[in-house]
Amino acid sequence: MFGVVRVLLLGGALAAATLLGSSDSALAGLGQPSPWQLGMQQAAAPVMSDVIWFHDLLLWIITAIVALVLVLLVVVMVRFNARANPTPSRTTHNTAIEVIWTVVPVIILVVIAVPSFRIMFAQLNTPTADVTVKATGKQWFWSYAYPDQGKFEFDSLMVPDTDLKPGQPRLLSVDNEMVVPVDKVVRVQVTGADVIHAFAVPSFGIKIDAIPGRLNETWFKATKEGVYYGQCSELCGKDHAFMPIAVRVVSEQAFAAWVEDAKKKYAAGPDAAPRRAAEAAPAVSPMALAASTAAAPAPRTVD
Ligand SMILES: [Cu+2]
Repeated sequence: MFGVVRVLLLGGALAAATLLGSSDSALAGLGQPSPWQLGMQQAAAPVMSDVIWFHDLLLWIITAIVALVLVLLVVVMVRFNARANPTPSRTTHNTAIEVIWTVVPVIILVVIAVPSFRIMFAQLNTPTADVTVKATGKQWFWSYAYPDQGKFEFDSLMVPDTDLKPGQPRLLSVDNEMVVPVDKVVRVQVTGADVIHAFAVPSFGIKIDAIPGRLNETWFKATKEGVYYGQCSELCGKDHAFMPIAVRVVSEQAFAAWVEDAKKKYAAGPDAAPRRAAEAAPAVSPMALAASTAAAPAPRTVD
């Protein structure tokens, strides 16, 4: 009986260790999710490296706690059942064990709290920013403004399935990407124009609400060039799933060139966004239609 339990526990621990060991490389995508992904997307910013490290630490701690509780339960069931132990002890207090089961959890919580607070402060304290981008969530797309690069602003809409070019991920690609330089601190000021949205890019370890009438702030420092995708992460209406975020990280020279281009391209300001949003959105399904009819204001009755 004990032999079987021990083999099972060992097998479980080995499987967990295998998953933990490989969670950062083969199974997770860089900048976008990958099929059958386990664990989080690869980090492309220092804060996200810390988040992944902290996640793995927690996984070890909870795995150890679950294994310990399971072993204790099995011991109790086997050694202290009515048949194996017909005359039970009448013990009600044991000072030593009570001190241990109070102090050990406190130590575990402190071990968790220290890095947890450290990462939270790192996320919330923006270092001196090299570039500031203002991201505005709208139903259902994002607008990006570069106040220090010439005050231009443009809309970023999802590429519909029918227009996808090879290599463009579905539901994540956009027509106008947010472009930032590599290895520079980018401050993102986030707000909402209509309802609450949320600006989130997993590889940078950022997620912050876009609230109308409020300017939230987050930051990241991308360490690798490439395109990093995120999504609106606050239910904001029928096309919530179709307002992705795409951040292109380029060299400093390429960024300067892009800014010069963008100043001319977007000089007119965000163009007829609602019309383009309607074009980009998938055809209205009967369910969405039903939902929008249901949401229409019903005649009020006085009760
Ligand atoms: Cu949204």
